[in-house]
Amino acid sequence: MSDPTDWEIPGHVTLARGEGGLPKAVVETAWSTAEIYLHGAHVTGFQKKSEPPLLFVSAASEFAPGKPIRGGVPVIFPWFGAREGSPAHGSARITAWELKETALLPNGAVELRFSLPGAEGCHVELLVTVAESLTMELAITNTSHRNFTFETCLHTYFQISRIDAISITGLEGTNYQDKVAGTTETETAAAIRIAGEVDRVYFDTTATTEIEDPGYGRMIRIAKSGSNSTVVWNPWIEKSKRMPDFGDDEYPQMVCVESGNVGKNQTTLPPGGHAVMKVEISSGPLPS
Ligand code: TA6
Repeated sequence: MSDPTDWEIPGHVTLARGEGGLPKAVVETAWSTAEIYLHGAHVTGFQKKSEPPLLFVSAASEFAPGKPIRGGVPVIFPWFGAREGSPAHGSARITAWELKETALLPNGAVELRFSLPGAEGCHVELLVTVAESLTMELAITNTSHRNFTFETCLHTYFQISRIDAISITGLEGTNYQDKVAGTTETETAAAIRIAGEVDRVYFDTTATTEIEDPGYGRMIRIAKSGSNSTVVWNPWIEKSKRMPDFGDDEYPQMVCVESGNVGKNQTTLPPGGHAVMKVEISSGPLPS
C-alpha cells in the first residue's frame, strides 16, 4: 500500500494520527472541515464554518483496532444488527480501510476514496465528498460467481441541541419495526418527537428526512438514493448506562437518523452486480 501521506493536498487534506494513534484524514474546504479515520472509513467529524458540529462522537468512544467508534458515521456492512458469534453491525466498521485517492475538485469540494481490503467475493468502496454538505457513497460490487445478499447502513449520529427539542420529518405513513416495543407500526406523525428510548427501522422509504433543531436554530437534511430503509435511534437513559463507550448523560445531545438497506430491504446482487447507496447531509438555518 502506498504511504497514506501520498494523498495529502496542501491546505485541504492532511494525514494525521488521531485518537488511539489511528490514522485519519483531516479535510479543510472553503465551507467546512471534516475528519475521516481509515479505521472503518469512519467519518467522525463534519462542521460548517458557521455552525455547531453536525456529527456527534461520544467522549467515551474507543479508538482501537477491532472496536467500533461510537459516533460519526459507522459504515455498516455486510449485516445490520446483532449476529451470533460475529461483530454486531458487521466487520466493515472495525476494519482498517485503505485510502486510495484524494482530489480537490474545481468547485472546491474535496473527495476521498476508501476501499475495504479483504472483502470476500465483493469490492467495497466509500467515496466521501466534503463541501458545503457532506456526501457519502457506499459502492458494492459482486466479484463472485453467485448471488451476494447483504445489508448496508450509514449509521449517522447527529449532534443536536437537546433530544426533547428536535423533531424528525419525512417518515409519515411509513411502516416501521419498533425494536423497543417489539411491534410493527405505521408512522402517524408528520414531525416525530422523542421522549424515551427509540429504535425504529422504517422500511420501503426513499424519503428525504429532516431534523428540525430549534435549540441550534438549525435544519439538518438527509437526502439519499439507493437506500430503502431509514433507522431512527436514541438509547435514552437505561440503554445509555449499558453502553460502556457512551456517556450516561450523552443521549440528549444526539440522535441517529440512518440510511441503509436492512431486513426486508436487504440487497441481492447477481455476479458482477453493482449497487451504490448515496447519502447527502446538509444543514442551514431553520426557516423562521
Ligand atoms: O441502529 C440502531 C441500533 O441497531 C440499535 O439497536 C443499537 O444497537 C445501535 O444500533 C448501536 O449499535 P452498536 O452495535 O453500535 O452499539
